[in-house]
Amino acid sequence: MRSAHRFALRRLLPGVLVLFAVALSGCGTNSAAAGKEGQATPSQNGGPVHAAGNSDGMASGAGAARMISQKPHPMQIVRHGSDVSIQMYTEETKVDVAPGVPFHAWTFDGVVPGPVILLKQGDHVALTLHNLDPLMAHSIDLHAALVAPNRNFIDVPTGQSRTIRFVASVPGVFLYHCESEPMLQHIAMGMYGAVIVTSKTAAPPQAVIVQSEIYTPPTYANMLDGQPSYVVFNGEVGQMLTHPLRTAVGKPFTIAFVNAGPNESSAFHVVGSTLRTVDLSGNPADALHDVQTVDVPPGDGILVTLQFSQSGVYPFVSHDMRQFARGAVGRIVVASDNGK
Ligand SMILES: [Cu+2]
Repeated sequence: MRSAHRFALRRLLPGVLVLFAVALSGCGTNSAAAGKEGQATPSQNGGPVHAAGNSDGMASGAGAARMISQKPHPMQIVRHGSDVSIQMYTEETKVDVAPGVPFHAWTFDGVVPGPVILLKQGDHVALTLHNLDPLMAHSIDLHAALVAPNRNFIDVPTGQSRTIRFVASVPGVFLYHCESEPMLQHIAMGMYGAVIVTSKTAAPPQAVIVQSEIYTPPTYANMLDGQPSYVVFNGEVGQMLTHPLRTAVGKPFTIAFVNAGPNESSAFHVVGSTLRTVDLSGNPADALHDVQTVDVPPGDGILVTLQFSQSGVYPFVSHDMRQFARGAVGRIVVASDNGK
């Protein structure tokens, strides 16, 4: 098991070091980024921020004895006024967690992180979870749902469906995750995402970043006592370097940031900028101003507003240097106000 871990890191490290160098020098991969939409902008369909990888191997470990890879089923959202109906699916799907490193994930809708759920304050939500995983029960705990956990965040047996109803009463940037035991394992295997509740007058954030840890081999012992092999933004090492966020000088740029953990706090920082405002838990009633680095514990989120005065490339990181070294870095490309 240990040898598999070392093998994965040996394969990864040269590429990661190059990506870090590119992020900090601010040159090199703009052309690569141009071919694919880099903005992790949520849509009303809650489009996933990272598609499942097409891989032919596995990360080994807990999932190795039962390798199934189910076809991703996209989340569906239907809105009638403030009544919102959501269909989500739990399944097991192979994804990439770093270039050339496949991972047998337990997922919402076949992607890691799961799709962004975008709501308005006051929405009446009916979320039906369909458990397509033939091997185990799953569930969903939405931090935006103020309901009794023992009546709502409960296991959905394999092949069955269950509906949770709640009112999105508090604006914020929230985590959702599988609540089935062992919860540590269900989260570490990939079962998390962002649910964003905007006040009636606010626009949705322009980008969504979910931080999480990947443990390889994905054994329970590693998740409980080990160090993560990777710490990733939106599910894969390096993908927010090759597909950067984009904005322009002088324009407010809003990012919803969620730390899924499952274990480590994030130290979110943008190189070359302060965080002009930080809404704790994404709630505008709890705003901080000109913060250099903000602590985001597992299970929490923030809404950050940035504004840049000079065009260029601005890396965003977890300023916990162990996490940075393990992949927690992306970048924002800021164009001049005339588009250059
Ligand atoms: Cu689960």
